[in-house]
Amino acid sequence: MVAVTLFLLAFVAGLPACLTKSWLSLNQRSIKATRHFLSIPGVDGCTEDGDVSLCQSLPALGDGVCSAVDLRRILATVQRQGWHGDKAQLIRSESPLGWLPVPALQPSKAKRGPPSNAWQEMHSQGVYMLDGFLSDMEADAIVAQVQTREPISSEVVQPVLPTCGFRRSTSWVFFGSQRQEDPFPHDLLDRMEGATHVSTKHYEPAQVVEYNPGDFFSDHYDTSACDHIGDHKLEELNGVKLRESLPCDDSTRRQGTLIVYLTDESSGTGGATYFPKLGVRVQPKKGRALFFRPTRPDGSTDPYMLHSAETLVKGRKFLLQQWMMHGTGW
Ligand SMILES: O=C(O)CCC(=O)C(=O)O
Repeated sequence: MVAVTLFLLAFVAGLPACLTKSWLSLNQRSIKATRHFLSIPGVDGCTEDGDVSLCQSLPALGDGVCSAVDLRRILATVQRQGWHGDKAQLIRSESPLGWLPVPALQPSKAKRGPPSNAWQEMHSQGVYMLDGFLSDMEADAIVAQVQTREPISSEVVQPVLPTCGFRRSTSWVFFGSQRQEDPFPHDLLDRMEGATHVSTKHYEPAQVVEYNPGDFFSDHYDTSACDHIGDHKLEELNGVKLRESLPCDDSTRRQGTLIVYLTDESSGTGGATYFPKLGVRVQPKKGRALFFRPTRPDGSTDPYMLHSAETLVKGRKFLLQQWMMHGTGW
């Protein structure tokens, strides 16, 4: 009898650990199946595993992951009546563990500099801006036409990150030669290659991203295609994508991020791209390009490139984004 009782106690005590272990080791498809065991009381759309919460379609914050304790604190502020602050800034200050483990800030080694003299240096650590990459007419055409299509992606951050990363926005993804067809200028890829000096063979699919008031994207590095497009993302995109999976190795780490703003935001209405470690804030301006290198030539994360999309206060913000991997193969 005593032996049976001890066995039962041991079994029950071991159960949460089993669930946790399998949750962590399973792929995204299986996570869906286990989610309901672990929901966070009082927080709709979130599930909890130990200290990590995965949230999908949380009204205040969108999709993301967080420490459960930090998440509750952040939600308490965001949901407070009359609070209209910047969610990216709040998440930054309320998640003390920061975002991802990255190498400590180093005294700057030799930087690679802007791709050409056409770029304005926003910071010597490697943030560059170029106005007029697209004309107003070209930017307007993209915004007008993209809205007639169904968005095919609203990104979900990988649930393996232990600290807070949230995003609320809408995306459309454009593969291969789609970027040379309506609504894009037919020479878009040539222009991107000419401006950044990164060959198109390294390019991931491009995205158009829309932010409405309240939308934002908290601090992140753009380090790897796998940060943004996990396995389940690829499953979702299977209908329009030729390959089944991406190796999450050095080849998919990103050597470049090119953002082209498609709308204007006058200061004071939020929606800027902000680099918190550099104190650099780039305001969206129609046709303006922003370029930086999320990782160094050896593929290691450049910690200075941490950036966020500050909460949009009013109006609408659209941008076109082209990520560039170290490897090839999309
Ligand atoms: O919207 C922005 O200003 C930045 C977007 C961004 O960082 C991203 O989509 O990775």
